[in-house]
Amino acid sequence: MDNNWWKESVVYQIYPRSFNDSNGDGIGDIRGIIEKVDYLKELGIDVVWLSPVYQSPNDDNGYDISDYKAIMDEFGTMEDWEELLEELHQRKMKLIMDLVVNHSSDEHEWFREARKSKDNPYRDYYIWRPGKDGKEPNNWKSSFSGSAWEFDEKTGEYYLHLFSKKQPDLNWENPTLRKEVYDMMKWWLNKGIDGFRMDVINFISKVPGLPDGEVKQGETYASGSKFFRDGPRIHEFLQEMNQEVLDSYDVMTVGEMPGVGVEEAKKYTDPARNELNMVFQFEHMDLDSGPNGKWDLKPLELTDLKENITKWQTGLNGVGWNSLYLNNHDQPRIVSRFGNDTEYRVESAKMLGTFLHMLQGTPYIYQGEEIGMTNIKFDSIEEYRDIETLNMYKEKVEENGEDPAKVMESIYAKGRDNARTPFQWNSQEHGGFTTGEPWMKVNPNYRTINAEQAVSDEHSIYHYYRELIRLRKEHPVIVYGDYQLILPNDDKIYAYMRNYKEEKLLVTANFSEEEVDFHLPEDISFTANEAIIGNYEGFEAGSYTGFTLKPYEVQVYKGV
Ligand code: TEU
Ligand code: CA
Repeated sequence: MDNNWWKESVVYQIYPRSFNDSNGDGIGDIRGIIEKVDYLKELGIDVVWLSPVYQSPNDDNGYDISDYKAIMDEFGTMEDWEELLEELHQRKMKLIMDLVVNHSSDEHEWFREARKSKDNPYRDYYIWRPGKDGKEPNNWKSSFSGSAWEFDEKTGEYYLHLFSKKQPDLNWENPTLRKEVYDMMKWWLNKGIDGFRMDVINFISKVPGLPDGEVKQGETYASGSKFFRDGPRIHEFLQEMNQEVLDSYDVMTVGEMPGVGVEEAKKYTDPARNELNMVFQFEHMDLDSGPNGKWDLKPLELTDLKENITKWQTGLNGVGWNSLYLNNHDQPRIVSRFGNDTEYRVESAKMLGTFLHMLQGTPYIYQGEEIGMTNIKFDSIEEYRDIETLNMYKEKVEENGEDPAKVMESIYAKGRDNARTPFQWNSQEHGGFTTGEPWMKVNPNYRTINAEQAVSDEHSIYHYYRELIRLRKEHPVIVYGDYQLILPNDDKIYAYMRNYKEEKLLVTANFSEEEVDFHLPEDISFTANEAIIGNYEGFEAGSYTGFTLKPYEVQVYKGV
């Protein structure tokens, strides 16, 4: 087996709670996914990344695991999961699972034991510290608002939780804990899975002493990220994970790494270092955030996107490998964010998909992206479900007295629930997601935006994505070509070349709703002899030195 299969694959992420409900309880489940494996095959994807389906109290919708070797009751049984794996493998699709081992749930057996006493054998599976001057051990904030420490009455100490208080951080300094993780990974790999997506895996090594961060003006807590991001032993731990587990399997690994930079990513993805195949970086997803983080809205500057993507494309070229994504369960829908989800929804969704899929790296499609699902605006905060959003609203509005309308604007733009409204299968009630009451409201535009409509319409985003996926199989330049940005300063057109052996690709994408003229720079020699793909009808190859791009138009040519 060529162990670079993951370079030539397209991955589809399923957020099971919102994908398809088979038993009418309003919650997506594994049997609901089994019902849709032919839909996935038809789309042409090679790998499914399944967000967590393990036993969980769902404080963070499964990213708080209480039993790593059991399936969440609401999602079904282990037999259902084994049937899903079989159905995917039968169709030559692979399955990678979500590995969430920076933290567990506070309802995990390990934590229930650990909090019983200071000398409990499981105590050091977690990170406990006494308070300091009657306060938390340090001033770090949680990603989900408030302190990153929770006081535990029984033993009079605090435990660390970089996320919710029901997600205590695991102590990776403890070799016994690491062995527990490795044994669990082997258990899943021996069931036949094809790899892992690793949740905030660059957070698992913390700087000894857990030093205080710098508290910003007007804030109570500090970001501790420089003391837990890409920490002192992270590469050692990942190399140990390979030696102890991954080296024995032909698998794919992708590490989710908030805050990782390209220099560090070179180390994580350099095959010679035997750590990970690729990482999810976040820099392009922070370009529309102001200095105070994601809720501090700032318009995207296309030149910032060009600069960032170019840094990653050229930085990892020939060294490591890029993941390519614009959507996932934590990000707002890209057609609403960087595109235009009203007048030019179809054109801009196709343009954004083409921009991404013609880059060097492994593309990830998030459920609903292929049919152009959009962001949501619920009338009241009560209709939102995401702990990150709810805790932020409580802190900003109820504790700090900020304007609720302004906070809601931030939630409309950046809330994670934008990506978590139930998948829209058809125009029936609840978009065909459930016959019951959905756990979260379905976007009311399901009547016109749904898979059934998309599959029946040859000009849909869905059929366009099928073509994008097919093209990757047909043209090695798309997978292996290097990347060269052109027109770096143009603030409407994103144009780049790909070069591989004698073949060249020219990608020209208009990120604006104006009509713009593209001119091939004099120093670029290119003759288009094949029109590869475009999102408006009637463009064809020619020895162009320039052409006009309609609003959100993308054109891709192959040539020499
Ligand atoms: O996300 C890590 C993470 O940092 C995200 O919380 C992201 O920064 C934020 O959502 C941006 O809005 C992973 C999972 O993908 C996420 O769903 C979990 O909530 C988190 O880890 C904790 O497991
Ligand atoms: Ca269900």
